[in-house]
Amino acid sequence: MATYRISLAMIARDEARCIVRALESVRDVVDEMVVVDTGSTDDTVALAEAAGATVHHVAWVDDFAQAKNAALDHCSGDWVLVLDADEWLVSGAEAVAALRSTEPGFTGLVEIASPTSDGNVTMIRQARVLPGAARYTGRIHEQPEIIGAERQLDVRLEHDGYLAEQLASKEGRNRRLLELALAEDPDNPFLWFQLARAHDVARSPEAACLGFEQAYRLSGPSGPDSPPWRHPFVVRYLACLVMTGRTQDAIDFAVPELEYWHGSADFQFMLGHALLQHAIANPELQPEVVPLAEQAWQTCLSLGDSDLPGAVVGHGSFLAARALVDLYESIGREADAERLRRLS
Ligand SMILES: [Mn+2]
Repeated sequence: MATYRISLAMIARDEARCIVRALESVRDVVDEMVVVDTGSTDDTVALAEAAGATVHHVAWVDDFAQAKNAALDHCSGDWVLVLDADEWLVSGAEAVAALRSTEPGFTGLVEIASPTSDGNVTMIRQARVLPGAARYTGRIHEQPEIIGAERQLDVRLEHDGYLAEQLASKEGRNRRLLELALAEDPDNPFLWFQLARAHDVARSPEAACLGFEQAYRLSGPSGPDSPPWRHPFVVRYLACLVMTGRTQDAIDFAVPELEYWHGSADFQFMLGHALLQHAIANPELQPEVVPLAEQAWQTCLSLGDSDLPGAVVGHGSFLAARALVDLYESIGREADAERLRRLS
């Protein structure tokens, strides 16, 4: 039986904080580890070499795809596992090892869990197990070429780059790259979405709303052909509208989208907040609107946590229960609050 080789590919710059954690998490699973350094001034290179990686140097030219492709060019594996330095493998070593007896004819999706500073955990799936021939495109938020079918693998990474300390150091760079990309391609809704997300994670919901508005204007309402980023787009746009006090705009945006996203606990969770905040801002509407907020969060509990892109762990479980407990306590429904307390 043929044995296929597995390479790890990583690009890095000034990742001394975390690169050893990343490399050690996969060292025993892959046949080689290739790091392309794009200009570190800290100990990244020495640490990566000491952890067993081969390090190559390329000049940084404001283009993530180009840097990742340089790493792929140096990989000799039939398969390549692509990791960022601020990620690490938490489970699924067996699934990666199984690639040794699998022809490199599909693209493997892995699950990536990202804790955020508000205490939540965001889940996404990304194509990170690639046939060796695959290459990336995109200056920022680079995407690999999909070879063969996409297949979900039982592999899980964790990523700490959405924590506030880490975001602060990368924020300026990412925004600058997005602005460069938008100057070349101003009608690209995905780039506007990414710019909005950069503001959103930096806790600037007003700036985020401006980008989300552009993305919405350029992409129209959700439909069966919507791209995977549509789910985090609708959820975070709704959240940012609520955070900036634009509750009527939030509801106007949500109502037509509800038809498409009623089965998303993340959407229902934010809809509940939009409705409750709207009721608080407009007391005369409370008899009508508060039960709708309650209904949205009850729907979350019956849906359970979703596995849609950008889903937050708890929006279909304990976070919805907590929102309902707070609501029931504030309107004096102590028995209902008590029943849900154990879930929250
Ligand atoms: Mn990261």
